[in-house]
Amino acid sequence: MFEFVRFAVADGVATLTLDRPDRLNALTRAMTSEIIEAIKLCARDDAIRCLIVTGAGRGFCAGQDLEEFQALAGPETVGDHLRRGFNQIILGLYNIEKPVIGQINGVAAGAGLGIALATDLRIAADKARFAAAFIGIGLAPDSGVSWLLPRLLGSAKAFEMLASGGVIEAPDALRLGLANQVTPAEELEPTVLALARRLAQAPTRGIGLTKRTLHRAAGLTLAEALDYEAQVQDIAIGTADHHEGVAAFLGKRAPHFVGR
Ligand code: T3D
Repeated sequence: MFEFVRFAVADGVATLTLDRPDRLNALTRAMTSEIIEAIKLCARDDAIRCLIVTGAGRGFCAGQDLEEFQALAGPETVGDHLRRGFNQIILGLYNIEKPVIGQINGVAAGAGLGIALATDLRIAADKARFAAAFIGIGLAPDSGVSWLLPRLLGSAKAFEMLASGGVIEAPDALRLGLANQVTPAEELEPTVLALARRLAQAPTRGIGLTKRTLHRAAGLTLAEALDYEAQVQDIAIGTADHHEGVAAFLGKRAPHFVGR
């Protein structure tokens, strides 16, 4: 079904693997379209309750494929290229109301950094690296990095990373809050899979509404956020998983959440 990504679903967990390892999974137009399509598939399918995004080989994603970018000619501006492509990936991952884990197996650079930052939890291999990369080719940040990075690092650290083009190694990424967890490379996949399976058994609607509330609260006053929380709780209270959670607690048994 796809040529430049692999997409597999098992036990409620979808794994999207960027698959151009000889180019550190740099993004071509065709690959970008496939990633967008795979994210849409995840959003549509209620049986998918967690998404893992990772890269094949030794890289996570090296951003825009610079060879293809050089060769591209036509009426489309760079802005249009971003709007049609990377922006849809970032919004798709950020807005999908299911947990998304970034399994950061290697370098995440440029738009690849944007993809990593748009996931909800980043579990990184000890050899992973995070690089803004844009300034190295004279560009300003795109792919959501200007918005996502300062929210994680604070504006001074984000500027330092963007303006210097420096690379952040996994241990520093953990210390700075870019990564949630760092594991030895050989333990990355089983660690992420175990976490994803747990998340796929969790109240998916509740997690989706949690994402929605956190995203919305970022632009609100406290009073507005309180009101928005009240609106969202009116939705959460009607879910099957809320009823199951309360019944299981009162019945002193383990809950069985169905994601609705
Ligand atoms: O409209 C638009 O699209 C503009 C928007 C752009 C958004 C962006 O993403 S801008 C940033 C683009 N990305 C970069 O500038 C990163 C370029 N790559 C690197 O700086 C380095 O490759 C890395 C720091 C990511 C990793 O370094 P290293 O030493 O581990 O690997 P390497 O040897 O440099 O790369 C391995 C191969 O992948 C190599 O090919 P080769 O020599 O084995 O045939 C290299 O050319 C290729 N590769 C790496 N990144 C890209 C790439 N090929 C095409 N495009 C790449 N981005």
